[in-house]
Amino acid sequence: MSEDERHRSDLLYTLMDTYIKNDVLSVQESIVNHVEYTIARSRYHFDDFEAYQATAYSTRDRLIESWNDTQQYFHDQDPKRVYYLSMEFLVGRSLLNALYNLNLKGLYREALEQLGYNLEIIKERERDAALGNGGLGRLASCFLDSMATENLPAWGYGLRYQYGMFRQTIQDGFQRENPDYWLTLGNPWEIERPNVTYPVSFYGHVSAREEDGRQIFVWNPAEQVDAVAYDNPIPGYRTANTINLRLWSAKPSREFDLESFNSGDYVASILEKQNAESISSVLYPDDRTYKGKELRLKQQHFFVSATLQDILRRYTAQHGSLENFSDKVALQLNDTHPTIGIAELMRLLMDVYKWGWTASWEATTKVFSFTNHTVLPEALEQWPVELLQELLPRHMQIIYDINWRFLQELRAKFGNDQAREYRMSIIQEGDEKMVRMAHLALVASHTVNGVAEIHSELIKQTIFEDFYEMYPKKFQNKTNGVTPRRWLAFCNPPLRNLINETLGTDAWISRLDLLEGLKSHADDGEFQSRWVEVKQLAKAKLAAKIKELCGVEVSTDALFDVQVKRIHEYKRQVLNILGIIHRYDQIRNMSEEEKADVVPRVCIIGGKAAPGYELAKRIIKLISAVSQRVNNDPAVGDLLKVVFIPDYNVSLAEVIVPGSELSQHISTAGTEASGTSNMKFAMNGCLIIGTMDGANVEIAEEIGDDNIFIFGALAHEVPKLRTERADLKVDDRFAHVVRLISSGEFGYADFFTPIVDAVQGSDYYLVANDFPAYLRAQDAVDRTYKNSSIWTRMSIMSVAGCGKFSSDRTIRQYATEIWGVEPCERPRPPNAPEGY
Ligand code: 475
Repeated sequence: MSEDERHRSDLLYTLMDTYIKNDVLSVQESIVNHVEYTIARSRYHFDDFEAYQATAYSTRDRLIESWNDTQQYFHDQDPKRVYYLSMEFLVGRSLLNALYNLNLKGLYREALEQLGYNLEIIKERERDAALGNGGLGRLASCFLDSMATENLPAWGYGLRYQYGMFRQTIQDGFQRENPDYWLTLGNPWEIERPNVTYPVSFYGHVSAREEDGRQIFVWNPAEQVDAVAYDNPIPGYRTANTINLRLWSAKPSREFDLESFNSGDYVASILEKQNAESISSVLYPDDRTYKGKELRLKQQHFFVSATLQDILRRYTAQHGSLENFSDKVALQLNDTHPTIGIAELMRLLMDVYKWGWTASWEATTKVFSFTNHTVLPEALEQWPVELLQELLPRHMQIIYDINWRFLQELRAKFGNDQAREYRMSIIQEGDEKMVRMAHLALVASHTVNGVAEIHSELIKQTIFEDFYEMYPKKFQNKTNGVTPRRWLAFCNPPLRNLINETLGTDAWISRLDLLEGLKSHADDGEFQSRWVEVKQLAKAKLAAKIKELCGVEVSTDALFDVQVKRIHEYKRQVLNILGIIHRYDQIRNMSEEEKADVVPRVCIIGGKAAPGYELAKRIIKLISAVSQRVNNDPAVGDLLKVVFIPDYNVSLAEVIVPGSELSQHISTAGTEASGTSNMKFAMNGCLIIGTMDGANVEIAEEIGDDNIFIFGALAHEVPKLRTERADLKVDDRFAHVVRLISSGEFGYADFFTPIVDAVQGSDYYLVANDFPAYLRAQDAVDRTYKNSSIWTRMSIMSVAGCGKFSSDRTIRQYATEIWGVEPCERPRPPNAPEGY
C-alpha cells in the first residue's frame, strides 16, 4: 500500500466508524435523512408509509455494510461455497426480521417512538414479497435464514418476478385472482446491480467444426436477452454474517439485433425488444403442472444460465481459471425446476471453456445435488423434445448425449432389458417425445433427497424405484425444518418472552433443542396459566384479523381450529368441510341441554387454488357456502363459526399460526411430502390433528404420540384400499353429509357435483374411508379441550419437542452430508458497538 492509499484507507475507516452508530439520535438522523434525501419527502411531514420506507432504507444501510464485509471475508477465506438454486423464494416481509436479526429492534422502536411513529404500525405497511407458491418457496426462504445464521458461505439464486403470487379475493364465495404488482411503490430491500449483467440466449441453430482434431459445436442463437442482478441481503441471527439472495430480472439486450435497428423500422424494433422483460415478469401460480408452457421453460433457462455464468465468472475472477471448480462449489437444485442447468453447465464447460466431455461431466456430476418435493406423478416435470429442440437446440443435443451414455451404463449393469430402458430413459418415447427432467436430475446429481423420512422412503419404492436400484448410494433424507426466528421468536413475542423467562435464556432461538427444558414445567399449574394467557393474547389478535378480513365476530372462548395451505384434493380440505357439515348437522338437531355440552369451535380455512384447478376452486366455494349457512343459523350461535380467510400468505400466517389451538394436516397418507406449517403450528403450542403422512410422523415421534391426534389409513394400506374402495360400504354419517350437499342444503348443488362425485366414485384420496376415523379423532379433540390442564400440557409438550424442526438442523445436515461446506464466520469488528 502506498502512502496515499494508506491515508485514504484510514480516512474511509474513520468515516465509516462515525457513520453507523447505535444510539437513538443517530438512528433518527439516519431515518430522517432517508425521508428527505432518498424518498424526497419533507422531514416535517411524512406519513406511516413514508416512515416505513425511510426506516427500511436506514436498516438497509446496516445490511449493506454487513453484506459487503461478509462477502469480502468469504473472498479472503475462500472456502467451498454452496449455491441454492430455486425458482421460488416466498420471503414475506423483511423489516422486522432484519431489525431482530441485527439486534436493533429495541433501538429502532424507541427512535421511531420519539419521532411520533409506532414500529408495530408502520411495519404493517410493507408488502409481502410473494415470489413463491407455497411450501417449496417458503422452505427456500427458511433455508436462507438458516444458512446465514449458521454462517455458511452460501448464496441463494432466483428470479425477480414483477408479479408475485396472485392476490386472492373472494367474491360471492368464489375465488378471484388479482395481479400482485408488488414493486409499484419500490422495494427498499434490493440493490440493483446494472453492472452485473449477462446475456442469455434462445432459439437458433447449432453448427459444428473441427478444432485441433476435436469437434467443436457452436450455438448460433436467434434471440438474446440480458439478465440483470438484484441483490437482497439476508442477515443471520446474531451473527455478523449477511449472505446474498441474487434475483435476476430480464431486460432487453444491449447488443443484439443492432442490424434490425438500422434496417428501417426503428420503433417496431424497440417494441419487439420490450418483450424480453416478460421472461421474468410473472410467477406461475401453479404448484402442480404447467404443461408445455414455453415461457416457463424460458424462465428456467434464463434463471440457470445467468446464475451459472455468474458463478463461473466470479470463480475465474478469483482463481484465474476453473481449476478445482468442482471441489469448491456445490449447487443445490430445489426440485427439478432448475434442472436445465445441468445441460447449461455442460455447454458452458465444453463450448465456452473448451473442456472435453469427460472432464465436463465429472465436474457437473460432482457439483449438482437435487431435492424432490413431491410423489405425485403428475407433478414430475416433462418438456416436449420438440419445444426444447427449438428453444435450446444445443441443450437438447447435450441431453441426448447424456442419455446415450446413461443407457450404455444401464446396459452394462442390467444387460439388455428394454422395459427398464423404456422406463428409465431421460427421453420418454411416444407420440410426443418428452424429456423427463427428474431423470436428468437423477443421472447428473451426486445426491437426491426427499424432505421427510417417510417421503424419502416412498420415492425409493415408487417414482424413483429403478433409479434407487441403480444408484442406491445417491439417495438421502433431509427432513424439512422452519426458521424458529420468523415462526416463533418474532411472530409470537408473548410466547418468546415466557420461554425466555422460564429457561432463563434466549439461546434456544438459534439452538432449538434447548426447548426441551420446558418439559419439566409441563405440569406446573402456575406456568400452565401463563401459557394459557399467552395463547389468549394471540387468539385475540387472530380474532381481530378475522373480523377485519371476513367481517365475522368470533368468540375467543371457542376452540380455534385451522387448516391453511394450498387447496388440493390430496390435502383433503374436503374431509375438513364434510366434518364441519356433520358437526353443524348435529348441533342444529340438539336440545338446549345437549348444546350446553358442546365445545364451541371456530373453523378457519384459508389457501389459494391454482387458477386452472377447477375442482379446487369449487372446494373454496363449498367452504364459503357452508360458512354462510352456519354463521347465520340462529340455532348454532357461537357453538360453531366457519370462516374462509382470503389471500393466505406469509404475513397472515404470522398472525394465524400463533393464534391457533388445533391445526389440520390431514392429507391421504403417502401424498404430502413433508409439510412445514405443521412444524410452525406445533412450535407455537398448537395441537395437531393429522394422518401418518409427511413430517407428521416425525412430529409424533418427537413430541410423543399422546400429544397429537393421529388418525386414518397408513401409507402402506393406501394402494390396497384404493382398489377395494368401490366395494366397501360407506359410513352412514358420511352418506348423510354428502347428501346434504347434493340435495342443495348449501345451494349450488350442481356446481358441487364434481366434488361429490370425486368422494363417492373412485375416491382416490380415501375421504370416505378415513371419515369415521377423522370424526373419532375430532371427538377426542373435544374431550381433551374440556380439560384445560391436559390440553395445556399437550401444548407445552409440543413446543418442548420441536427442536428437531428448526431449519438450522436441516441446513447443518445438508452442509455436512451433501454439500461438504463449512461455516465461515466473519469476526465481529473490534470496535463493534454493544449488542451488535
Ligand atoms: C410439498 N411446489 C410439501 C414442501 O418441501 C413440502 C411445484 C411446482 C411448481 C411450483 N411449485 C411447486 C411444490 O411442489 C411444493 O410446494 N411442494 C411442497 O414442498 C417443502 O413440505 O409437502 O407439497
